[in-house]
Amino acid sequence: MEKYWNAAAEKMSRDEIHELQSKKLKRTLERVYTNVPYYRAKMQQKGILPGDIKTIDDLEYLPFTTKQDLRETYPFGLFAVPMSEVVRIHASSGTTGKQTVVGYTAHDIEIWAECVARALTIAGADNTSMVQVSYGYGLFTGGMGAHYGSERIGASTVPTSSGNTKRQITLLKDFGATHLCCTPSYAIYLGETIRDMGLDISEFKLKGGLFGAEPWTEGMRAELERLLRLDAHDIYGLSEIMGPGVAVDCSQKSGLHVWEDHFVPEIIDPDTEKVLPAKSNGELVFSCLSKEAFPLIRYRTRDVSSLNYDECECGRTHVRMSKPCGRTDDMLIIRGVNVFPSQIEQVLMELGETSPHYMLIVDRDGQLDTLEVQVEISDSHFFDEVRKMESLAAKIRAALQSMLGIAAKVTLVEPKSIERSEGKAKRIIDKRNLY
Ligand code: DLL
Repeated sequence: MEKYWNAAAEKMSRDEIHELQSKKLKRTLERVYTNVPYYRAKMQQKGILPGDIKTIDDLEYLPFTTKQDLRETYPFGLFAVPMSEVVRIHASSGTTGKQTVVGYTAHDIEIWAECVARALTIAGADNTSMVQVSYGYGLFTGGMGAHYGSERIGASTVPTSSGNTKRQITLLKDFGATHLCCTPSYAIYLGETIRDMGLDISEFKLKGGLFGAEPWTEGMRAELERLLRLDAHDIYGLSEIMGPGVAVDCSQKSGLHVWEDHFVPEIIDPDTEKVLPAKSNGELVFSCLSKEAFPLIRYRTRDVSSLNYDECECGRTHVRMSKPCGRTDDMLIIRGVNVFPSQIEQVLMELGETSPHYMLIVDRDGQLDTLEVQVEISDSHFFDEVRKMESLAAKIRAALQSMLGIAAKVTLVEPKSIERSEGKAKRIIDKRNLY
């Protein structure tokens, strides 16, 4: 039987969602127009007043917000409440430029906890569960976001934060945590370390977990579920919009429900900025409906996904976004072919003869881009026979060529030679200095 944290909200009809979103969008627009000079100026430039927006269908007339807007208003220029109402600040480092700073009122934190509570309930947690939160605590939203959701459902919450892997494992085992929250790459690393420590996973009490903060494939999910013997759910979010819990996949595991009573997703063509029809792949854009301190309107996430409004077997009515396959700014263009690291991961996981640890090294030889895929062979396939190694490398090369249409150099490396991450995995080294 499907369990819901808030059935009334999670199963409201599409008409109810439409009405609620329209009402909340108008309220949010009034708020930002009155309180945020930057937004007022942007709307005036487009000749739009908050009153011009009658329903959620008018969303497309509003201007987009981008990372650049956040940089220009650094640190607090887009806050829509006085600092006296802000109870929390988070920031995300990003790879380039200034930190992105986000703020929350007490009510914003309540909504955040509610969204994560819905996700944890999907993962099978309740007030009898113990949740170990191994996302980093601090300016990163992962740790505290999961933490407040876990306390909201009344679970016993263990805030280990990330790092110190052996201690994490000792605590997981000794306390008997039933649920784990961390990045999927760190979950795999935990699983491998449990095995290397000579511990038997059947002595652990893990049942479910919420994994996200980075793209991961279905193959990776299968590996993680096998290593940790739990039911793994995908949780999506970004600091600018809230943090973890904007969307989560349900028992069907065929897309992540976006909590549409609080956020409106759209998919646009990143070049023309036009809204695309359901099920088309494009850039995900979010507008906040409930946020008080930092309500972004039409924020361009750079994440690539699609939206599916078909009914879901789980009974939830909220739209499903497809598993994000990557970011437009992580997309590699190799000799004119667009490639996401997750596509390479999919090829590797489907072959099933390597570990899920890989690194992509992109370089340039004269005018020609080169791609090297370094991948660890798994412990069970560890062989020193050169011939076998060569034939496996050739198999991977052929699969990459036929599935993605790119020629790559494949280098098999020893188990454990690719650096492990305790948070988001780093999978690309781009030596081309294109930027
Ligand atoms: O990563 C929030 C989060 C924490 C989500 C814990 C889930 C779990 P940021 O550091 O701002 O926030 O990074 C946001 O990470 O735009 C995506 O590119 C990526 N991302 C997050 N979740 C997923 C996911 C947090 N489930 C950026 N699948 C986003 C794929 C994800 N990518």
